[in-house]
Amino acid sequence: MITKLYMDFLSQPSRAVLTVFLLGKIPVEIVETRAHRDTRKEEFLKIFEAGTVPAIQDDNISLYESHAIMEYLIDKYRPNDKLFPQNLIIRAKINSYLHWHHNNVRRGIHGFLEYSRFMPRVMGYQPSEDVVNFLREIKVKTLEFLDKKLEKNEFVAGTENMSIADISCFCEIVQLRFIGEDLSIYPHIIRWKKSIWALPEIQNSHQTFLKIMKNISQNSEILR
Ligand SMILES: N[C@@H](CCC(=O)N[C@@H](CS)C(=O)NCC(=O)O)C(=O)O
Repeated sequence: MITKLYMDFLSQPSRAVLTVFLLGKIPVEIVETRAHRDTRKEEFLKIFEAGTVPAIQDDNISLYESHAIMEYLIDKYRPNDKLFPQNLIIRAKINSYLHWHHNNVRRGIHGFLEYSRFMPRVMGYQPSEDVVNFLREIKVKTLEFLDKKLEKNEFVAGTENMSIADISCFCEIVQLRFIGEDLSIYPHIIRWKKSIWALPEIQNSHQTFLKIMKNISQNSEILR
């Protein structure tokens, strides 16, 4: 059975998983699944009880959570690939980043965008200023942390090669361009971001997303 990837092109972790399929040349069947809509349908929840994308289904397993999926794909189809090699120390560094990611990059960037833009401008709900400020603070601390880390290291997990940590991080950081975030005060993030964006597989996994965002930003105030 060809592995099915349930994904939404607007979802950062979905694009991260798609990138791993592309980099690893792993055959994939994409099942477009709208977050917050298709993910709440009974037939989806029957397979993936967490109700989130990305999620995969293959002969052996039905799996959600992007980091677990990326690790599974590499271990199964590309064992010892530099993206997530077998070496215990390198894996530990990558996992350390991936755990940190949820409460910092994900909360500070996705969380901030969701509460400061999406909720008030799309859902018509105005979250409290305290919550937005709290998330903004996490965003700033996260960017400062990453810039320092990237000053000393080429990649976000402190590995010698690009890993799934960089892919996961990039897919969140790229969202900032749509709110005009000035990254020029983070020169190391800029250098790293350019090096990840240079990969054709990253550009490929972001194509549909960029088209959608271009239309949205031309037609509405959502992102300004
Ligand atoms: N930690 C999860 C996050 C997954 C997630 O939040 N997915 C969102 C889309 S970006 C989703 O499917 N939300 C649907 C919902 O919460 O109903 C991962 O890395 O896969």
